[in-house]
Amino acid sequence: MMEMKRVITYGTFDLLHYGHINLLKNAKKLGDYLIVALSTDEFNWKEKHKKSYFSYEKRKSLLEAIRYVDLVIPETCWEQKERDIIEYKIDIFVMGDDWAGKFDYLKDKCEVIYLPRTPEISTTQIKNDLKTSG
Ligand code: C2G
Repeated sequence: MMEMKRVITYGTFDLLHYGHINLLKNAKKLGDYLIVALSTDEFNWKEKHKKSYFSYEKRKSLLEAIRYVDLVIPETCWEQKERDIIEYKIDIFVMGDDWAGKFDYLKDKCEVIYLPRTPEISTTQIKNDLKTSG
């Protein structure tokens, strides 16, 4: 019986949009089981200096409703990736290519794949458009 390929990806996924869905869909295609490590509100604020519109709990429930997502765990710090890869027996680490190269240090633990971002859509873009459209 073929071993299940386990994939993990990380992010804030605030104001969930089709760019996020494309990423999750393509990440799932790489294996059989997709874990999303979701940035907590505190991690967002302290480490990414961004305040998510939706709380962690709301962002988590949105992700859990996506057919490609099998498990959502909290992302509380930058350094947890190596532990997560071991603890969850990860085969493939995936991020959008805005992060290209940034996580190559994980290559000794699992495959590292950067997927193309979906152009023209971002949470910042949505917020700006809403501001100008009034
Ligand atoms: N993404 C995408 N296309 C977009 C927007 C986002 O493919 N138009 C991808 C990003 O490349 C990322 C994922 O969707 O892989 C989640 O995006 P964010 O929530 O912006 O993630 P980020 O804040 O970059 O957090 O430790 C890693 C960080 O938690 C990554």
